[in-house]
Amino acid sequence: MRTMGKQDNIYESGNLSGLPFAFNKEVTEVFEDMIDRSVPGYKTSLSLISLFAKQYYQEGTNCYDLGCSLGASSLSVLKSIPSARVIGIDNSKAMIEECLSRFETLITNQSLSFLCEDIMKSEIRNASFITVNYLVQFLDLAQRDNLFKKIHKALLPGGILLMSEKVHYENSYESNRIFKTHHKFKSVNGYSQLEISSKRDSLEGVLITESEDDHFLRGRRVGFERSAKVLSNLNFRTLIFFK
Ligand code: GEK
Repeated sequence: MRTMGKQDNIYESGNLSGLPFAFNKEVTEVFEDMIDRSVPGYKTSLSLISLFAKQYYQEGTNCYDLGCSLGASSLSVLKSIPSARVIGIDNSKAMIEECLSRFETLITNQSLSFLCEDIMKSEIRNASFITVNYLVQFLDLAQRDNLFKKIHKALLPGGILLMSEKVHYENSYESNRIFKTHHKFKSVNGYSQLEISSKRDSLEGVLITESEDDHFLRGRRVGFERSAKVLSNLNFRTLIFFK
């Protein structure tokens, strides 16, 4: 399998275009470096996907990777269950084109597929394992309950939703403190202050966080009987919802 592995220097000279952040070709080319240097615990979240898929995937059912980007979560499922039927969905044409090209062999030999669709319009069904790794934060707040309802409906009894997200705290002092630490994390990973502030500005209104409780409450509202936190790394969480 081919990977691009180009270093992210998109905001090296600031946000020159002044445009909001988008998952276009430029971002696709540096995506792995960007997410790894920006999201604390990203690699651990992928390991958890392998682990929980192994435990909860039911043979003959579907596994969905919603907001799949370059398919890292899909690949994590296949690492632990090579026979799983995995469907990755993303509405970025550049991301899906790259998935189709780099996973060509796996797509031909196994039941792996990628769809370029807005997840709010996708049909999802007969699922025992659904992973939503850092996607919900990019949806309009008004759409999020509908996505959760759709996921709950698509899951079979015994199935799970594993979701990772950036979160804020209800207390704004605590939120600012943790955001500052997150910026330090990025700085230690080689991003300059200009890169950090330009990226933050470009994400304004594009990435909208909620609190951990907001996510748990939504889960309950749509009918998930049990849920739990399985990973907490600075202001990032991985939560599991059981049907
Ligand atoms: C990973 N899960 O590597 N429909 C479909 N896709 C969408 C939508 C939508 N409405 N909105 C945003 N996306 C991946 C990382 S990245 C997270 C996921 C990040 C897609 C968007 O195109 C992008 O590829 C992905 O959600 C979010 O485990 O960059 O922080």
